Amino acid sequence: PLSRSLSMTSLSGVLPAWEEDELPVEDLLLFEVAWEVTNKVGGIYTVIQTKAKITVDEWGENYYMMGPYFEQNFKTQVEGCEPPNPAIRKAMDALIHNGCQVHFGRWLIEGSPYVILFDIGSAAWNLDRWKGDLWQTCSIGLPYHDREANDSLILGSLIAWFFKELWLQNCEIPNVIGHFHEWQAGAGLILSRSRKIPMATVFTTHATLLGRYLCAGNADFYNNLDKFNIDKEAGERQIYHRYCLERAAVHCAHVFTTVSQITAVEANHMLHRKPDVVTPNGLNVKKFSAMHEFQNLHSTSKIRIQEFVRGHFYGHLDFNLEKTLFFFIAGRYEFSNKGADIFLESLSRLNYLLRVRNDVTVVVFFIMPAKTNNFNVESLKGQAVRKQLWDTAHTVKEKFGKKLYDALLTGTIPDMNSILDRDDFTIMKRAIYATQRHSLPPVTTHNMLDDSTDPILSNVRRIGLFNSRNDRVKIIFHPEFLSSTSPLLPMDYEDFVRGCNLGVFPSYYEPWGYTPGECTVMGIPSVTTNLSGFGCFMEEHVSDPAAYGIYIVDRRFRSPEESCNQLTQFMFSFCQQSRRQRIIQRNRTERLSDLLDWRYLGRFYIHARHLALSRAFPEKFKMDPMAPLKTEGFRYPRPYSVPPSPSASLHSTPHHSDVEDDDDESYDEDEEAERDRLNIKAPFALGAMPEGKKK
Ligand code: G6P
Ligand code: 1S3
Repeated sequence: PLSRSLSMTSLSGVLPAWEEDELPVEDLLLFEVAWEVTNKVGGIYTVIQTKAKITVDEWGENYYMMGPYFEQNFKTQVEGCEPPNPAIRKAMDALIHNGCQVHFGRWLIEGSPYVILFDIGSAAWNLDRWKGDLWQTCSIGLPYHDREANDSLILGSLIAWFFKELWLQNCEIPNVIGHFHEWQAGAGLILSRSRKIPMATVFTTHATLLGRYLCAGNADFYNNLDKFNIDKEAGERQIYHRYCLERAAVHCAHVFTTVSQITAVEANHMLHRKPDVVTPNGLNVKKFSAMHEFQNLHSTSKIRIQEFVRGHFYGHLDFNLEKTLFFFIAGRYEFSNKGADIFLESLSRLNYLLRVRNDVTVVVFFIMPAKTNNFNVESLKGQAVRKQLWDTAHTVKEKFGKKLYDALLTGTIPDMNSILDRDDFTIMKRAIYATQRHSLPPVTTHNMLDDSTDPILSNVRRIGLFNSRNDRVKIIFHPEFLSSTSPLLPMDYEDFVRGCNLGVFPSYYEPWGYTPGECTVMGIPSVTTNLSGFGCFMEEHVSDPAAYGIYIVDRRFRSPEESCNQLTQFMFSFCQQSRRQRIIQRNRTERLSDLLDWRYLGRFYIHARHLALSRAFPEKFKMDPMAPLKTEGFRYPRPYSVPPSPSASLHSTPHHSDVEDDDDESYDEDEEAERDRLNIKAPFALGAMPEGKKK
């Protein structure tokens, strides 16, 4: 049998091992269907792409992904090849002989999974007939103008047709599992089930259609979950037909899953089915062989961000970069859903607190794409001025070095007062004069098309955070995703995240939210909320998330004003940490990576598939339907040796120092990690207070 070992290991020794009856994967075929297979639109792409490796490890040649064919995506991401399984070839040929294009290949990502991609355009001539079939089957009518819904029906019809052909050729074995993601893949599931094709089906929703629409419309969503008239709400938003596809898929599936507990609650109300399994989103975590490698990477990336900041704030660099922290928010530009509203409000409060009580400066980056017409002149000039200063310093240094060298060769120490001549002083003065500016460093890096109505800029104007000298919180809005080829900030997203100190994602609507998870695996602390799937997951599985650098803002049970104060407090206490405390905290954050690794989280997918098989083929696959997942109830232990809050940790380490430059990160982190792993309390002499006495 193919190996299942990866998914069953206990990664760090802290996480629970897990055993489930092995599936005879050699007698099964697994198909995973999503609109985002080889087609990057949003977060589902990340799920599918990062999960591929562990699924291929488990299923080998018996795993196939399915999605829409787009020529450009195929050319750039897929290596075309022949299907290894003759039954698949025959099923594809049946469609091809009827005039529909189907492509096969290996997706060039880690794990190189097989993909079967269906050309929507080549089959579009069947649309009217397939709309009729859908209406006959389940009375769902699709309007002609909704291209996305029509395309999803074409994809679904092709996929159901493919499954039927596959079944006709292999009446006996193997058994098939179809795992469908999100409403765009739903039609394939509905049609396969209505045609009574013998297969086990799983449907995963990554957000509900209505949830997303209602939250974006500023509804008090979570307090009114049971009060919405969902049919009416869907109708008013002209998404009733999509909503019907989504709901039908949910109810047709043998097993229904969502990506988080919070979305499970939402789905129960919006779609009227309680998910059978929560399948949290993982990442393909890469471990460095040297434990502190990620700390070094933080340092190198931070230096690059500092360089950018030197240019951006030229002429106003009256803050100490050694005492400057970099915060950021990033993602799709959904102002209130992503929590940019309460973030800005909290920043204005943080600015006040830092002005009266601290000497730290915080530079905050907003990385959210908006409509622009390129970089603005002031931002580009900043980088040019910085470069010129660098070149000047370099030229003078070269001359100085040569004179010093010549003098030493003749056995003399040169006169330091005359080693630089008048010309040297002139070019240095000219360079300094060029750094004078009469305007404040810009808030945006680009020319915004909707400058006057843009929500971030409007709120920056309201709270008055204009990067003036007195402000301890500076704002840089970069309304474009980052790229290593940018002339302004030439870094890709991963390097940028590594160089920051804190990611802030105070979302209101976030079924999972990959951004804080990505921070975590890079060892960067982050702020999340108890309305995001990630935040709920951490709350459930980590005893003291803040100690590990995961700050969870309560947006569910508190008023916006209270949430705002809590976020301000989190950021303010973060600013009060010494460098050493930040280093220790980053080590702890990084230790949570195992929890987010697909090698651990993949087990929930395995469980869902197993459950689906037991429901579709109860004679052949047995499973106790009431058996809980063996990982339920597990919590990552609290780190014992160093209390998380800066005030409490003042006397918590043997050679603690508040000196900002204290870089001695070798101290006792390894020991601390080992103690945490073994869940041993540190000896009292090491500074850890007994439970209950900690602040
Ligand atoms: C890493 C590096 C240290 C550096 C530190 C900066 O830990 O290994 O050499 O001093 O990052 O940390 P900070 O929290 O100030 O960005
Ligand atoms: C959805 O994508 P989104 O950013 O539109 O699915 C993602 C993957 O499950 C999830 O992380 C995100 O919260 C959802 O919103």
